[in-house]
Parts: sequence; C-alpha cells; structure tokens
Amino acid sequence: MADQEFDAIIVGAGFSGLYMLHKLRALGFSAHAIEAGHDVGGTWYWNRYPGARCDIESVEYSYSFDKDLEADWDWSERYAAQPEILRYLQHVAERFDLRRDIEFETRVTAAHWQEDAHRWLVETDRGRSYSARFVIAATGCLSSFNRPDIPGLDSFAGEIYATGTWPHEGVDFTGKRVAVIGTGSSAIQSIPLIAKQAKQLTVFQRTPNYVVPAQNHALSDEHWRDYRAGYSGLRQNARVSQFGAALPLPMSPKPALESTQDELEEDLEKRWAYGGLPGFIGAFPDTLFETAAADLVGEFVRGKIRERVKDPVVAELLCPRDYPFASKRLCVDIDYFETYNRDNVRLVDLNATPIEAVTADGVKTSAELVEVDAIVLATGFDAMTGALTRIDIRGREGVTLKDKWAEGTKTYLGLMNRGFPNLFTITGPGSPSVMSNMPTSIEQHVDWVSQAMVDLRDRGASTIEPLAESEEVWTAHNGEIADLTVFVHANNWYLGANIPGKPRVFMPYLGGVGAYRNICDEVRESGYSGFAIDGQGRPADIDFMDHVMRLMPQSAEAA
Ligand code: FAD
Ligand code: N01
Repeated sequence: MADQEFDAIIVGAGFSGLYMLHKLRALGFSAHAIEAGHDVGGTWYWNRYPGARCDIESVEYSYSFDKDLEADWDWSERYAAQPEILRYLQHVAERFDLRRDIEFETRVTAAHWQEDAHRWLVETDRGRSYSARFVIAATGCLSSFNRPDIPGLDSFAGEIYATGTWPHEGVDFTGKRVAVIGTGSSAIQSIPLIAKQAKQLTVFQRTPNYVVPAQNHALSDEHWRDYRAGYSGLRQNARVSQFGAALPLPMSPKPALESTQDELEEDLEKRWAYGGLPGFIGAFPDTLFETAAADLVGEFVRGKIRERVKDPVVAELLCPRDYPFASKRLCVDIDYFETYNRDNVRLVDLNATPIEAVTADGVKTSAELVEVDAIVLATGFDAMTGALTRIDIRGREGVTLKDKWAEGTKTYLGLMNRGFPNLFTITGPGSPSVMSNMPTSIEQHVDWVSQAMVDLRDRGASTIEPLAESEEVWTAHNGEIADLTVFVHANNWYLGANIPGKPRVFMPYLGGVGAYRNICDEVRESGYSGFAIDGQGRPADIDFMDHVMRLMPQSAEAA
C-alpha cells in the first residue's frame, strides 16, 4: 500500500522537473516532485565549483514558456555563473509557488509497474511510497557523478572534492597544493580560478580538449534593449534550429573543404572574436560530417593554443589531435590556456605517465608521486542513463530498465520505453538532449508529455507505451544519423565511452532540434503512431529521415 496517490510523480527539480510540475498543475493533474537535493536547481544546485557557468548564452539558456518571467529577468553576464542561474531557478520556484509540491532531501529508489492497477509504485529512501498513474523522470542527463575507480583513492589523507557535488560553503585552496584530475568542461572552467588561489596546482590530463573562448562580458542596458526587441524571434529560431540555440553567426555558405585557407581563417577569426560554442559547431556545413573538414577547424584551434601557451612542450600536450574537432563535447573557456603560463601550474600527461594509484600523500603516476593537500575530481558523469539505471525501475513482468538497456539504450523518441507504460523520460536517450541548448529541448519534451497526458485523459485511456517495432526503427534511425557524423570517431561520453563496461551506443539524437520537434508533432497529430494506447496501436508511418534532411545542412546529404 502506498502512503499517497497522485496522477504523476516527477523525479527531479531542475529545469525539467520545475517546468513539468508547473505545467501539470496548470492542466489539473495532481503532481508531486521528489528531489534528492535540499532545494531546486538540479545541475545548478550541485555543480558549485569555482568558475561554473553556462556556455550557451543566458538569454537562450533560460525558460521561454512565460513571457512575463522572460521580461522580468535580466541576466548580468553573457554567460551567467552558477549562483545567478541557481537564483533564477529559485525565483522560478517562488514565482510559480512550486516548492509546496516538492519533497526535498529524498531520493527515489524504486519504481515498479503494477499491472493490475495500471499504476506505478514509487519508493523513496525516506521510507515513503507513492502510487501514481504516470512517472516522469526529470532526473537529468548529467546528474550522476562519475567517481573514477583509481586504486587507493579512499586512502588519501587530504581533502577530495568532486566538481559535480561541490560543497555549498565553497572551498578555500589558499596555500594548498592541489591536484585536478580531468580536463573536460568542468576542469576547464575551474582550473583558472583554483590556480589563482592554490600554492601549487597540478593538472592530470588524459585527453586534451578542443576549446574555444567564451568572450564573456557584462550585459549592458543597450544589450538588453537589443535582446528585448528580438527576443521572441530568437526563441523561435532556437526551436527550429539544429542545436536549440539561435546561431549568432550564420553558417558559412561554403564547406570548409571547398574554402581557401584565407577564407577559412577569415571566417574562423570572426567566430573566435565573437566567442562561444554555437558559432563553432555550426561554422561550416561539412565539419560535423567530414573528418577532413573537422581537422581544418581543429588545426586552427591548435594554432590558437600554441599562441596562448608560452611553453611549446606544454602547448603541444594541450593540443587535441586524436579525434575530430567537436566530436567530444566542445569546451568554452575563460583564461584556461593562459593558466598554464603561471609558475604555480603544472601539466602531467597521463598518456606518458598514467596514474597508478592515489596514496595517503598524493597522486602516484608511473614516474613520480605528486604530493598534494587536495584532489579535485573533474571526472564527469555516467551521462544520460546513470541517473535512471541507479533507480530500480521495473516495468511489465518485472523487467528492469537497466536490463533492458544492458546492450545499449533503445527508446522511442527518447520519450518512452517499451514495457514501461506511462513512464516518460525528459531529455532521455534518443532525444536531442545534450546535443542541444537544453532548456529548448526540455520545454519541448515537457509540452509534448503533458499534451499526451491530456489526450489520454480526454480519451478515457489509461496507458501509453511504444510498440517494440517503433523502438527498433527509432534506434536504427538514431544510429544511422550518428554514423554520418564525426561524433562516432571519438571516445566521448555521448557513446558511453567514459564509463568502463558501458555499451558503446550513440545516445543523443543528432537529427536536429527542429526536425525532432516536427517528428514529435507529427506523431501526436497522427494519433500517436508508433505508440500503443491501452494496448492498441499502429506502427509509425513517418519518414523520419525526410524531416531531418529538410532542415540539415546540405553536406549531410553528401555524407
Ligand atoms: P538536472 O538539472 O540534472 O536535474 C536533475 C535533478 O534530479 C537533480 O537535482 C537530481 O538531484 C535529481 N535526481 C536524480 N535522480 C534522482 C532520484 N533518484 N531521486 C530524487 N532526485 C533525483 N546545458 C546547456 O544546454 N547549456 C549549458 O551551458 C550547460 N551547462 C552545464 C554546466 C554544467 C556544469 C553541467 C554539469 C551541465 C550543463 N548543462 C548545460 C547541462 C544541464 O544539465 C542542463 O542544461 C539542465 O540543467 C538539465 O536540467 P534537468 O532538470 O533536466 O536535470
Ligand atoms: O566531464 P567530462 P565534465 N583518470 O566527461 C577525465 C557539461 N558541462 O564534468 O577525456 C584520469 O567532459 C576525462 O578524460 P578522458 C558538458 O556537457 C558543461 O567536465 O575520458 N582522467 C576528462 O578529461 C560537459 O561535456 C559546462 O580521457 C579521467 C574528464 O575527466 C559535461 O557536462 C561545464 C578519469 C571528464 O570530463 C561533462 O563535463 C561543465 C580517470 N580515471 C560541464 N576519468 C559548461 O561549460 C575521467 N577522466 C557549460
């Protein structure tokens, strides 16, 4: 027997969970959200490391669903820092009175489908349980921290910090010898600030990253006048775009491979001066599809690293070479490379001298023991699936989601799983998710899911779930697009390559945010083709690739 019944249980209170709760309440559903943290914010509640900030411009990395909210909130910087984004999400919770329906400091441990009742039984680590018709997993793509399995880590006598679960009170590294393990986005943001405080900083690098400058700046009244004048157009462009953000600089009309060196450099210098990730991801029509084209941009970025880092040996170690530009998540920096010019900063190349263990005194590589007082783990996440598979989710016949995904994720539209009726995943694997400006994708998912729930209610229906065939077709379509791109030529977390033993399947959907939105809309308009409603359904007769090709750069066709 459950302690309480709701129409919907929402797991998580970040960007996704907050909007989901607001939306369901407005539509007359009883909804209860459960959040492991003490407060709202998700990513921005947990990732409080120095330098944490978004790398999509804040005017776009924010909700668009409420015009008054949009009008009332002025971001102070082009890329807001973590405290400001957290304040924004707290403001959203207050403005829409969301906290009264959120249970904090509570982790959902299990969700079991009850076939007789057509309901989910949801259990928590506080011993309370809930019965709900729908479960919405708003658990986050990057919320399950990856603690590396380094021998001896627990024996370290100093302090260990993880970027993904940073102490709320902050950390003072003054006078300390600090090790940072990892050189992904979190490390690239935190290293410059840790270096300014620490007595000595040693960075342990396994794979160097492609990094472009943020060119962050304060937003003046003049900026705001411009944004306000064009805000709705900006949002609309984002919704139909490839990556969920309006491109600040248009894509070059010429493929990189057909451009002269001068044309290439002139274009890339413009993007460099403007800064930010979208301008580089969408620089040329062929760079995401042709390794040789990506290498042209890669060489430009390597040139910039050589200009920024004084010691040529260190500069070469910081130059990524073994994978195409942007095929691991492109990083955005503020003073990252210049930090290696400081006397108190040292880079250790783990390819030459791998970490063997952590001892009580520090980090031991095959060459030396680096004695430190504190270790910062900037080692990433069990992305996209980790937060879901850590919950004991059991669908029909007791099958667990973890077992279902044992050979790789398989979903329909990244929204639902066969055998798991009425369980929706916000930005689940198989949706654009991390391949997009996430609030754009989150809003689209929340709107679609809540509409599906309304449609079920209007029909008097009790369950929705994908047909097995739909998952096969959608997963194959996902793979087909990913295989056209450079993303499959890197060991990235999109493929699960950062987690030992994780099946190598490209998880986010690369067909583009605009095309994906059109596909989801057509699915609904066609009466939820590909889904079974109360056990009745028909295969999706939608040409997914046609949607993609209508919006993709021409070079995808060539690839
Ligand atoms: P989250 O914000 O991750 O929230 C999920 C919540 O679910 C968490 O609070 C977690 O505690 C809770 N939860 C999970 N499992 C359970 C459970 N079993 N029981 C109870 N609660 C649970 N994206 C961009 O588009 N642009 C950016 O610039 C950007 N910057 C980022 C910077 C950092 C440092 C990181 C880590 C990610 C960034 N992202 C960015 C991705 C970011 O995760 C998303 O943009 C967005 O915040 C996700 O919101 P969410 O609500 O879906 O998930
Ligand atoms: O994690 P990562 P992250 N020994 O996985 C290394 C978003 N985000 O937290 O590449 C030694 O990128 C690992 O090495 P390798 C964004 O989507 C955005 O930095 O696997 N090293 C890598 O260098 C991002 O992509 C922002 O060889 C080990 C690093 O740790 C995502 O979150 C800021 C190791 C992990 O990098 C994740 O970023 C922060 C080991 N055992 C995050 N294990 C913005 O700027 C791992 N590594 C908006």
